[in-house]
Amino acid sequence: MRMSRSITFEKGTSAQSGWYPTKISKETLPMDSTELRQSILKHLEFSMGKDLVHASLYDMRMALTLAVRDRVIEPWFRATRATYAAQSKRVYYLSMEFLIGRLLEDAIMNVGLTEAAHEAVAGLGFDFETVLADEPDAALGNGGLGRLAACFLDSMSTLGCPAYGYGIRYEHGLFRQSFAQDGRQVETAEDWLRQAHGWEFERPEASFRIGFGGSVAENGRTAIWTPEDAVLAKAYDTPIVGWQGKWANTLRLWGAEALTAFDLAAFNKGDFTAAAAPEALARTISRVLYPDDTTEQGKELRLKQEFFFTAASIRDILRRFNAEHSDLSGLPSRVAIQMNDTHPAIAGPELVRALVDESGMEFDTAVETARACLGYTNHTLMPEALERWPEELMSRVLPRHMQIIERIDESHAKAHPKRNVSIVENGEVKMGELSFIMANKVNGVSALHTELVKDTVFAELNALHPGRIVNETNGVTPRRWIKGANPRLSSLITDTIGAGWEDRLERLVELEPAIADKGFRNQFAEIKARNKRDLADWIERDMGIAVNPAAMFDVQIKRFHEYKRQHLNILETIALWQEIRANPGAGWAPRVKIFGGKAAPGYVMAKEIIHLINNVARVINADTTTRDVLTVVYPPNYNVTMAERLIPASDLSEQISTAGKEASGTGNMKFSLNGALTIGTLDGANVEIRDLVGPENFFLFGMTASEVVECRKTPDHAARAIKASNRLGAAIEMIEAGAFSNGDTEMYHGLTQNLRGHDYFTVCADFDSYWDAQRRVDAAWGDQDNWTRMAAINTARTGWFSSDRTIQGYMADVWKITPMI
Ligand code: F58
Repeated sequence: MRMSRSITFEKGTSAQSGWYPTKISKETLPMDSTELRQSILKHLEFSMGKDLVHASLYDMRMALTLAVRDRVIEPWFRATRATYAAQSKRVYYLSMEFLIGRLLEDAIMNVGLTEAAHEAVAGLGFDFETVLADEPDAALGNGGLGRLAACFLDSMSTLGCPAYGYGIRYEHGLFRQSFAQDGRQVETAEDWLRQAHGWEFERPEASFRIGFGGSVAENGRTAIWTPEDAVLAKAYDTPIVGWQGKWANTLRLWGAEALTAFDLAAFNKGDFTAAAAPEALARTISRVLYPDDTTEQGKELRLKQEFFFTAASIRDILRRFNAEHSDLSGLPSRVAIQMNDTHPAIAGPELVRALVDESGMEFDTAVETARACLGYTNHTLMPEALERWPEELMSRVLPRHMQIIERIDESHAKAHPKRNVSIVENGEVKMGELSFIMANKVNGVSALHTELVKDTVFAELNALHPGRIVNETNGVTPRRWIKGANPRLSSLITDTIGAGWEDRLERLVELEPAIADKGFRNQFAEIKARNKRDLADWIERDMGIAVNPAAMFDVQIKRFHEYKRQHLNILETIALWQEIRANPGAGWAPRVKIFGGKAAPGYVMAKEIIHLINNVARVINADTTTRDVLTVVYPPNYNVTMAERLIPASDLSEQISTAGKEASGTGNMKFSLNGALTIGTLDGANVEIRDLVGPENFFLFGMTASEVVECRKTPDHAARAIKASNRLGAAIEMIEAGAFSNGDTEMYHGLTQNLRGHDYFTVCADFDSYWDAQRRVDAAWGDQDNWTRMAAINTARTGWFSSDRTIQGYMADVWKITPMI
């Protein structure tokens, strides 16, 4: 079978009234393993310069990557040509983070080469799984927000939504976590780019000069900004291929370089440090993901990162538009720019600046034009996470933008004189307000969150602009999170409902009739059991801890934050341990408590919780009297790849945030889809999960968002809760008595004092309810067949959480784009 580059374009009647691919010649069907083998050998020889006999694991992984990448080029070119031909509107998804993880397995799966690749690699003497595992995780994100952006890229390509992801090519992604210091989190630099990145194409021709600081001169209606410093933003493109290789979009990441790379005069004088200084300084901008912004320098660097990638992206967008069109008033019909949180909020002022200062557009028209292009996604209601920049800093780093922001603020105030809402306030620029005012649509990420956005942070702006806020509940890509991560479950789904569910996940409801069948339930249970055995083997190999694969795997994996309440989980673990010791013969449901996640390096309380969990694990796991029924494991360095390993092997999903604080959650969706039951609060998308799976298949506990607000009005709510709960009191006292700190009674003082005092996240007030729900979980575990039935119902009823559905929502409500497939 030969691959062909031929593709037929026909004039169609799509809503874009343009050209789109209608026929893919049969030669473009997946190649077989012999052809793939030839291609791997060719790359081994000509790209890696290696003979097979001398090829290392890295060489083989790169050769396979390049062979697969070759298969992605065709859909990539085809998509670009079709978009140009159709003059289609494009989506530009601006995000500081893309937590894409490993790409090779996903790409192989999407282009239908899984079996061929397996065979070809094995035939060349390498173990396929080992080759895949050699790829470093691209950890260009912190958590949910970055992973959401990665799922969206996958869905936009699957749906044929013409799109570019724009972000930063960080040299060092999220830090590596270890527990080297007695169970404390230790961070070291991650270096995913130490080896060549096989997926990317460097685009030196797509480079922009990005300025900072300097002065602004009035020039009639416009202004001339003369920056003091500048760096070069250079593009690196990664093709993102969708399901079955029908379409591929581009992830364009910007790397910072010096304009003048090297000071030869300084070098020749022997001052080698000064000679390299310009390059080092410029590269700082794209050096690390989320620099610590507790210092002034850190803050300035973060603002520069935000402007750097946003400005480069806006220039690229305008360049592409101007290459095809002459009238900038048509921009909104061709360009939809989505701001993933406030990090790219400077896109509004930057676009206005470009339209006014560089193209002579009238100011108000420029603001209207920019607004018609822009959308803003809010991901948090937490005040500390809503960005505010000191006016002084903004004026110094971006003087022209500060003027534009003030003018936008003034005209908004003039248009709404009775209202008391402004972008610049008390010497700070509020990026949430700026984003809202400059966007034509603002969206929350779950039904509850969107209502809270309307009622709290943006209540006034919502009243001024009714209809601007819309909801787009998050989703996850089923290709990575079911098909790739859980191949056994995927086979069962295909065997039961037939092929084609991967891009029509709502079809999972077709599983429901089969759940009544004992044979199906047995298969479902057997798949979970096998996934758990694999995980148990890995835990034993990696951590030296033997866990009982027949025990309930109870998993909480996510960033560490007080609102996510990992400390509620560990307090319940301590109380449970005590209860088991007091009553060893009570027939306890055996549990393995699994934690995973990182804390921000500067977040002292979150790091204290991590330390406590590791110490509780050490003590409990050493107790021979409870060992059979309770184990605690916390593998370090949680990342996308670890999530892919843990989620398919989970029985219980911990989604226990303080109600009103978790905007949506996306891990919660992955667990349900993979047949784990949830113990959770009415928070974020938990609400929608529970609605879909049914309350009888979800372990609900805790206060609602409004009850939490009410509870906080009682200043000693925590003390009262502790007094009312012997179990909780005893668990806190054990920590205070030094039971997990070798007798040190001061070690967790900060944590326990917080619980006894302020306890803003209402851990104590929710404790008893959580305990009771956990005992309901125990009881349900006692009937294994019924547990399996509930787990399978979770899988069958959560197809709605595909990110394809989410992207279809954005396309219809926010971007006004129709798919090209
Ligand atoms: C998360 N936000 C939300 N922020 O917490 C989660 O509920 C939601 O499901 C997800 O977004 C996607 O909508 C989040 O991950 C960050 O990681 C910030 C990035 C910038 C620095 C501070 C954390």
